[in-house]
Amino acid sequence: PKNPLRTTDPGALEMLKIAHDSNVETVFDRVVAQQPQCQFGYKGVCCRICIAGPCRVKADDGPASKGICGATAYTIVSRNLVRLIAGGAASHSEHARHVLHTVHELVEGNAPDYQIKSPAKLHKLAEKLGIATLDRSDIDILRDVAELGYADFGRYQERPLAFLDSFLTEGRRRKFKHTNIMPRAIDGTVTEMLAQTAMGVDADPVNIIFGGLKTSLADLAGEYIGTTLSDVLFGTPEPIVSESNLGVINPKMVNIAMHGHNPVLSEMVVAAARKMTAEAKQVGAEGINVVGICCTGNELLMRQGVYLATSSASQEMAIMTGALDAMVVDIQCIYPAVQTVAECFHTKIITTEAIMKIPSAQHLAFSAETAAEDARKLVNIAIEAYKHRDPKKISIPNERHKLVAGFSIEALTDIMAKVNPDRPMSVLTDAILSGQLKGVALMAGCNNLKRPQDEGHVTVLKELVKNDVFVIATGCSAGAYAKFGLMSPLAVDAYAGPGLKSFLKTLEEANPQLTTGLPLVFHVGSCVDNSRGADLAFAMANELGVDVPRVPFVASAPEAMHEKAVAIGTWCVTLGLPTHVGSMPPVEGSDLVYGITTQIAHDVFGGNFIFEMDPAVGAAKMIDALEYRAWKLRV
Ligand code: BF8
Ligand code: SF4
Repeated sequence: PKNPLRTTDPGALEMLKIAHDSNVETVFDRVVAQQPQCQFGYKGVCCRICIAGPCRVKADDGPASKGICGATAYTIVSRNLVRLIAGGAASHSEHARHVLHTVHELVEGNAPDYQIKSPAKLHKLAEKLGIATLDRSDIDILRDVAELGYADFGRYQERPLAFLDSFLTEGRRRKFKHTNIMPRAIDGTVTEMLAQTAMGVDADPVNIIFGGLKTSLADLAGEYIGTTLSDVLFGTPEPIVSESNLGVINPKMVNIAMHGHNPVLSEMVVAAARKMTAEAKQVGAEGINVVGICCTGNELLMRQGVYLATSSASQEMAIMTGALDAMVVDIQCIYPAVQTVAECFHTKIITTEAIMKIPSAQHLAFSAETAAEDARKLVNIAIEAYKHRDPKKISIPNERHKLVAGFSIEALTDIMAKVNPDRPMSVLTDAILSGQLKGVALMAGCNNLKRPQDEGHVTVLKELVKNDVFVIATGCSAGAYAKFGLMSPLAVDAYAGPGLKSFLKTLEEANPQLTTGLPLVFHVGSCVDNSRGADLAFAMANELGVDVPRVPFVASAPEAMHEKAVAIGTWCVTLGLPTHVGSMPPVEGSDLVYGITTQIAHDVFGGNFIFEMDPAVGAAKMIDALEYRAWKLRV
C-alpha cells in the first residue's frame, strides 16, 4: 500500500514519488501496513510486564476486566505510561552521561581533541552549582562540575539532584519537596520506576503517576546536564544563518549526514571534514558537505551553521537522493530501515556507539580518546563511497530555505539586554503584560505518522504567531520550521501578528550588530535543549515574581512519538505548564489516568496535558491558556 499523503514536507514529497517509482519501501509504506493498529495497545490496556501475559482489559466488569494478576485498567495504563517516561529519562541521561564522560576524560587529560569552548558557560554553571570559581583554573572548576554530575547519576544520600536543584525556581523546589517527587539521582530514579511497576508491586495509579513525575524530573536533570556541558565543550549557541531541507545535499560534494543526537561525535566529524577538502578533491569532489538530520543536526546547526537536511520521518529520503555518501549515526530516532534503503544506493551507514548497532551496517567504535582520528576515518569512508555513486540514481529536490538559528537563552537575553540592560527578561514579560505579546510557546517533539508529517507543527505555529505568541522550538518541531522556510526573517511579514511583528522590530532596532533579521520562530536547539525552554520559563517566573504556573508559557508537541517526548511533556506539566500533545498517548483506557493527566495535575502542579488531535483547535486551547494567565497577572 502506498500513501504519499503522509507527509507535507515538500522535499520529502518529491523524494516519495521516486521511492514509489523505484519501489523502495519507506516509513510511509510501513505505517500504512500497520493499520489498523491494536486498540488494546493504543489505549494502554495491554500489559506485558510479566510473562503470564500478555493480558488485555477486554470487558468493563468481571474477570476479563483485569489482568491475570488482577491488575485493573488504571493500574495497567498508569504502569505503561510511566515506563514510557522511564525510557525517555534513560535515553536523555544516556546522552548526558556520554557528554559527562567526555568532560571527565578531558579533565583527566585523556581527550586531547576536546576543549572548553565556553569558559563563560562553565563559570556560570559552576556558580549555580555552588562550586568555587575564584582563582581557579577552568580545568579545576570543570573537574568539580564533572564530579557533581557523576554524583547526580548515582547518589544514594537523601539530597536533591544538584543540577536540577540549581536551576529550579524557589516555588518549584518547594512544590517538589512537598509532593515528594524531587529525585536524588538519575539512575536510581529510573531503576526505582522499573521496580515500582514490576509485576505485583505498585497497583495504585496515583502513586504510580507520582513516581512517573519524579522520573520526568530526573529526565529534565539529564537534559540540563546534556545541554549545559555541551555548551561548555562546544560553545553556547549564538545567532547563525544557515539553510534547510534536502536541497542542501550537494551533488558536487562528498555528502555526509550526521544523524542522531550527540554533539560529542558530530562536532568532531565536522571539524575533521573541514580539514579534508584536499582528500575529497582527490576523488573528484569539490569538497565535503556535512549535513544534519534530527537532533544532532540541530546541535550542529546551532553551533556551526551546518545545514539541516531533514527531520525524523523523512530520514530515509536523504538516502533516496542518491548523493548521500555516508550516514553516520550515534543513538536515538535512527530507523533501522536506513540500512535497507542504503543497500539500494552506494550510501554507507556507520554506527558508532556500543549500544547502537544495525545488522549489515558498518560499525566504528567512536571514543573520546581517539576522537579526531575516529572522525577522520568516518570522513574517509564517505570519501571512498563517493567513488561508487551511480549518477543515474541522483535526484535531489530543489528545496532549500534560509533560516536563522542559534538562540540559546544566553543569546536571547543578550538581545533583550540591548533594550533593557538591567532587566533583560522584563523586555519579554513587559510585552506580555502590555498585551503586545500573548505569551511564550515552546514547540517540541517529533514526527508521528499517525498524522501527515509536519502538518501539526506548521498548523500550530501559524496559529500561534498570527495571535502574537512568541515561539521557541526544539527537535523535529524546529526541524519542520527550518525545512518549510518558517525559521526565517522573511516569514515574519507573512505570518506574524502585529504585536509579534512590532516586538521583533524593537529587538532588531536595538541590535544593529546582528547581521540578520530575527526569525518568526526561535530555534533553541535539540530535544535535550528543551531544558533551555525550562530555563526561559524559570527566568520569566523570577522576573515576574511568581512561580511557573502563573507564567504565560505553554508547551506543545503536535506530533509526539518518542518516549523522550513523553518524559518532556510530563516535566512540562510538573513545572506548571499547559502542555498540548497532538498524538494520543496510551491513556484512554483509563478515565482515571486520563483525568489525572488532564485535570488533577493542574490542581496539584498548575500544569496539565491538553490532548487535542486537531492542531488548529490545539493552538486555540494554548492561546486560551496564555490569555488566561496574562489576564490573571494583570488583575
Ligand atoms: O530527540 S524530536 S523524533 S530526533 S525524540 Fe527524535 Fe523526537 Fe525528533 Fe531528537 Ni527528540
Ligand atoms: Fe498480566 Fe498482571 Fe502479568 Fe500484567 S503483570 S502481564 S496484568 S499477570
